[in-house]
Formats: sequence, C-alpha cells, structure tokens
Amino acid sequence: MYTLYYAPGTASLVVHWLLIEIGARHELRKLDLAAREHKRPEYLALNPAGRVPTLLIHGEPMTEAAAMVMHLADAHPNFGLAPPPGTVERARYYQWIVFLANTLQPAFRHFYYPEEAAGPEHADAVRTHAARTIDAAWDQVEAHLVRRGPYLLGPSVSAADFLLTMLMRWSRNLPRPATDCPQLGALAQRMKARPGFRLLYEREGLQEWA
Ligand SMILES: N[C@@H](CCC(=O)N[C@@H](CS)C(=O)NCC(=O)O)C(=O)O
Repeated sequence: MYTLYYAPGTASLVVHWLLIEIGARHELRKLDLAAREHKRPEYLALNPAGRVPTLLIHGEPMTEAAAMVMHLADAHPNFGLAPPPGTVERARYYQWIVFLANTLQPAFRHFYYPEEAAGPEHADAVRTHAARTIDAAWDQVEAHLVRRGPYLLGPSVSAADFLLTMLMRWSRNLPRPATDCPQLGALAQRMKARPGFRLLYEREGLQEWA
C-alpha cells in the first residue's frame, strides 16, 4: 500500500502517474504549497527538505521522485518499465534516469526558484543560465532519439520516459518548449495518449499541456 503526498503538476506528478499505470493501490494526500503545508513539522518529519513528493511504502517514508520512479518500476516488474538488472539496457536506463534527475531537474529548480542559487540579486542571471542548460539537455535528448528512439531505451517505453515527459511538461511556457524538437514532441504525444495520463489529469485537476 502506497501513500503519496503530492501537489498538482509538481515533481510528484510522475510518481502519481506511475501509480496509476501499474494499478497500485494508493492513497493521495494533497499538499497546498501556497499555504506552506509542506513546511509544517509533521511533513518535515517525513521529508526533511520540505519538498514534494513523499511516498509512504507500507508507512515508511521515501523521498526523491526519480528514486520512487525506479523503485515502482522494479517493485512491479510485470509492467516491463525497467530492463533487468545487470544488462546493457539497464545501464542505459540508469544513465537516462540519472541524467534527467541530475542535470535537467536541477536546472528546472534553478529556473523556477532562481533566487535559491545565488540570492535574489542574481535571479535573472541564474534563470538565463538555467534556460540554456535546459535547452542543451533537450538538444542532447533529441539527438539521442533521432539515432536510438523512438523512446529513450529504443523501441519500448520505460519508466525513464515518464520522468522525461514530466520534465517536458515543465518546459511548456519556456521560450523553447521541449516539444519544439520533433522527436521529443512525438514522444510527448505518445505518452499523453496513454489512458493513465488522462486519469492523472482528472485527478490532479490539470488542464495545461493536455
Ligand atoms: N529532488 C527532489 C526535488 C523536489 C522538488 O523540488 N519539489 C518542488 C516541487 S516540483 C517543491 O517541493 N517545491 C516547494 C519548495 O521547495 O518549497 C525530488 O525530485 O523529489
């Protein structure tokens, strides 16, 4: 049994989406970020950084969205969302998950929280630099998809594509959205056509980028 602390459209989205895709029994606990519910002591006891998401697995708290993605794919192997450990495909899967979580996601954090890196007086510069990092990452993923697509691991979808899709969604209002790249745009369309995506949107009350 899983319990997901989430806020619509945030880093919890990919975890919520995977819970739906694998049909896992789960409870949702929505946090109002504007009301700073994620900074209350009872939530900080679960997630000391005061960020979303937090996933309770049989009551045990887990943080870090990308780690949850990998765990859910492994814990529900029937859905084929992660290649078997020890294979070259698994190595590529790790590579893409870590790239997304370690390069792209932090650049989005800098873009959307630009005062964090170097104070409010440098926010514009941080945001400009973050947008450049994000653009370069899209170019890298697009070039990979041209050679080895149509999904990150080639012919079939993996949990990494769900993480990628969430990050593409975050770029929808940037000067250069990910979906301007043809392969990324096509991948996003395929992911959005999944029935789980529609249910996710309904449950989170999302409309943009439907
Ligand atoms: N590395 C963390 C980052 C999570 C994160 O930055 N979450 C954002 C929403 S997308 C958040 O909680 N923002 C509110 C805050 O930092 O106060 C993860 O992937 O779980």
